[in-house]
Amino acid sequence: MTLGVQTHEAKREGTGAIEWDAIVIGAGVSGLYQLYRLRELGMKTLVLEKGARVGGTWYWNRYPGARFDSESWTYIYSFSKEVLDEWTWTEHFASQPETERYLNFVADKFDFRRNIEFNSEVVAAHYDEGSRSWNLSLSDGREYRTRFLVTAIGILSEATLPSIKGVETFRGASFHTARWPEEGVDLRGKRVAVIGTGSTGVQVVQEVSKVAGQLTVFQRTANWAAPLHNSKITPEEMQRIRADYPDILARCRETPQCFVHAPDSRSALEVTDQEREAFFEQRYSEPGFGIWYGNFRDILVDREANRLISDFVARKIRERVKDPAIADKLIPKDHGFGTRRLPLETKYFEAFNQPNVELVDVKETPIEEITETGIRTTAGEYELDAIIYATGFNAIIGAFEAIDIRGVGGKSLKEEWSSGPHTFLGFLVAGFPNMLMVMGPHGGLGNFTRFAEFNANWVTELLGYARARGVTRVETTPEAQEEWYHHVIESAAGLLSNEVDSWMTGINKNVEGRSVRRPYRYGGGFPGFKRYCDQVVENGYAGVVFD
Ligand code: N01
Repeated sequence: MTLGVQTHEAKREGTGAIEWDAIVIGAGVSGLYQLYRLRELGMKTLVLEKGARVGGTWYWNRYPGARFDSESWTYIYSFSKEVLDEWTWTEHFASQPETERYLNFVADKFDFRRNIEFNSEVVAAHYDEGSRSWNLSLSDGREYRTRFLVTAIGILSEATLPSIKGVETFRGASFHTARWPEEGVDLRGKRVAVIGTGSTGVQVVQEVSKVAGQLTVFQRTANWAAPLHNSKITPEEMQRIRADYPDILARCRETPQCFVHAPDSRSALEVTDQEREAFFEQRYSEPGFGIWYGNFRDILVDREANRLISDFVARKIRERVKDPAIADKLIPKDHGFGTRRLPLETKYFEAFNQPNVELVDVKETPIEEITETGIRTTAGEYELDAIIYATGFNAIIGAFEAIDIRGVGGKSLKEEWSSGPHTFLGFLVAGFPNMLMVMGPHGGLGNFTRFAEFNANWVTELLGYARARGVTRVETTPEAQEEWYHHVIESAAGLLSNEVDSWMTGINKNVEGRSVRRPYRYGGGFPGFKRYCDQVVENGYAGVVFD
């Protein structure tokens, strides 16, 4: 199987008139809101979307079990009171179909589709200094010209298949989770393999284990996971949530990751053993990311505090998995709790108690080859009807690398970032004028919608400022970019997550060049990120040159 990755060339210098004030790439959560704001600004805006409909992540990731693990009522657009009043969430952690419906509801309400061209894959974007514009080429040969280019291409949108021999040869059904067929796949009674046990793999395993005849889970790295505790939202509860939206949103703005969960001010080391155990128990029994982001303040920075929570969760896994040998394989040994993105689960561990579910530790018995009929490890061959690749993404910069982006003098963004990204606040790149990124590398990251709204607002205000002054060229300076880079590196210091391989530290063993650990996001939290961004604006966009 392939994900259809191709290379394309674009014309560096455009010929026609500049048709658009702004082109936004992507009609997902951030692209839709960016469109709303640019329209408001009176800019002639076009959105180019690779998919057939709106939704981005929530359009592509329709695998069994896909759902939020942020509270639905915090992963909302806050810009429209009407949307807040009219939309009803049915679950505290909504499933993919519900979230996709939500994004379509918003798109209907604001008639977004009249500004969007679907099935439009941008393959190249070249800056032309003469006309101060960007020339875009699409995979079907279409070309566009725009003054400003705004990327809203997501952080987890470039799906990656494993670099295992024979991926192309399997004759059964095989799917990457982020390219799941719209018509669905009937896995009832089938012999199914899942490769990958990140947040996606965990969600797939717990769902597919209910229907597959035999499910074999190929795990390379055991991941910590904690219960989601999802539940339905009653009409009365939804009414209360609506009334509380201002408080909920205000709380999200105050927490580092923009969730409702804020760290406890105590150290895990300053309380008694009983107090600590009771607190861990409480967090483990509550819905959402409280166990991760609402825990003692030092579990993600202090080795001993981290060991204590890791031991607690390991005990829980042992209690939940009947076979001690399987439990042992499911307990991570190479990283501490919460130092990679925490999957939230619903009876994931119990799935391994079922007779139709088998765990294969591919560190013990590596996969040698995917054959025409199954998967062969060093221990033997697994005959299969279907293989599910829950193998993740070329995260954060992958979607940029997939487009041939060239700035001043034909400089390639991919080459520019070959030793890791450098940006100004995740919004701008020196040498790439008039290109703005929503959720770009080294920007803040957490509850996606909360951060995306902030990002799109910042981009809009900058473009509004430029427009009001008749500016046709906006660029950051190398100095401002380096200052931000150093701030990103400083704010990442001490985080245990930086000592661990994960997409958050830029590692993807299936992609060449993604083997050096680096901070790929700003680790200083939303309040700090907002403060820095606000200061830039207060100082007359210090670090940005308008011409
Ligand atoms: O991807 P991942 P994901 N052989 O990179 C394994 C968000 N998300 O799609 O750890 C064998 O985390 C790889 O193994 P290893 C969320 O932010 C949100 O699961 O590299 N295994 C790993 O187990 C999340 O963090 C929701 O050793 C191979 C897995 O594949 C992000 O998306 C739900 C392999 C990849 O895990 C990405 O999650 C789901 C190989 N060759 C996801 N190659 C929500 O609820 C890779 N693996 C909102």
